[in-house]
Amino acid sequence: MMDDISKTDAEIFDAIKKEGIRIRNGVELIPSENFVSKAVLQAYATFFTNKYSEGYPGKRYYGGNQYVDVVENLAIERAKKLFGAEHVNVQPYSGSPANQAVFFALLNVNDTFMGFDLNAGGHLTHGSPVNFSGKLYKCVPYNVDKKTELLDYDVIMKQAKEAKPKMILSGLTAYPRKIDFKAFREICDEIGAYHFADIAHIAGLCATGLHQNPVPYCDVVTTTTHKTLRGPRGAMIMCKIEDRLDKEGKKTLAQKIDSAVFPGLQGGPHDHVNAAKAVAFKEALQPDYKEYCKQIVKNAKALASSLMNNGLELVTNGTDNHLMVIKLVNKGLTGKGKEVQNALGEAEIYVNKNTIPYEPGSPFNPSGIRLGTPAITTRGMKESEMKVIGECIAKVIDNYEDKSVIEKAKKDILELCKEFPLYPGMEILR
Ligand code: DSN
Repeated sequence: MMDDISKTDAEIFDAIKKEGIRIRNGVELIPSENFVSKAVLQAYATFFTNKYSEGYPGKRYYGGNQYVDVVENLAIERAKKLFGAEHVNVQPYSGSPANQAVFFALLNVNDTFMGFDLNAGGHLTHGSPVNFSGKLYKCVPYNVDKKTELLDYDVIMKQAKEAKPKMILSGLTAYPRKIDFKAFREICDEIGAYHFADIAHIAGLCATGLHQNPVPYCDVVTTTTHKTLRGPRGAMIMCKIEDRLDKEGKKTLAQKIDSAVFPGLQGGPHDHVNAAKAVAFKEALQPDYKEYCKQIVKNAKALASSLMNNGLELVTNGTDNHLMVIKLVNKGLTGKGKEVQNALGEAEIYVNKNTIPYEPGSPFNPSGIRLGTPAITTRGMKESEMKVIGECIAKVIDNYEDKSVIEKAKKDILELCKEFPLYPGMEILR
């Protein structure tokens, strides 16, 4: 092996070390982040990073892929088992390219589709006007009800009958409640549309029965692998083999998806990442992963209660999944999401500013704070820690410009984190 990074690149080594200390000392509440196991990290940092393997197992454009095929086939088989999927493609580099490949496979440019409004909890790739999905295709966005802040499936059905989209995209990045994928499928069936779900955030909950699994109700499902699924940065696409809306077509749905990923969009897969995905999927098939997911939801409910008990208002007044969104409006902090995020960051509480439904501010100066429990649950924290974290967050929000309050919260968080060592024994953190 080459020289140790501590000797060859002091600057990068220093940044890695400091990042390790940051994540150890603080509470990571960004709901799309998690901490992978050492086994996943080990699989990621291997010589598979060197390989080119354009194509699919058994059909590659390069030689020397016998072990890459082992890895990719294991990742595929484990993912199929986790979600009960008929066909899986594990090659997408991340969530956005995975979604892009689905658009390429199912739609033609300028086709109409429906996606979840970004402010209310969708994603850039669900039809935002600044993203390829909103630029190349005609997006008719659906939204939550203004009063309840919940999805109203009767309203979406009515909208779908008028818009006649070729595809409806369900899924979330900031919606704190369960999604009824079956209801979306009924809407799709009514109008003859494809149903595509993006479960990047809730994949772990879907795989373990803590959220309805969309796979039976969808033509295509995408997920990233690094959020609740607790794998490396990356994504995958699951789909039915047959294309129920294109029975006369030359390609099956599975073939359309595979060719949209490669050669349609990507080149060589990231084989080191796929090795780490396979390890994470194996971990997610173990019984303790289900216990972990149960605790994510319990912790989210406990954190939501603590925040509300301390005077904060949440979108939809709570959560059913792993995330929640604090509404700053009633605290007189409309458009102050950035300032609050930064104040919490100073206290080593890591969250992200977020829009709220019918946002009165702007995407860069929004009126919400999004937070979730996957990462702190991985660390072993439970309901009693959620109570403390909720109290600290509320104090900082109420006094976001008061350095002494922030300093006190930081001390409390540091004390709490000491009891939950992250990556214990890891050499670089010594
Ligand atoms: N927007 C990211 C998130 O939910 O944090 C995913 O792309």
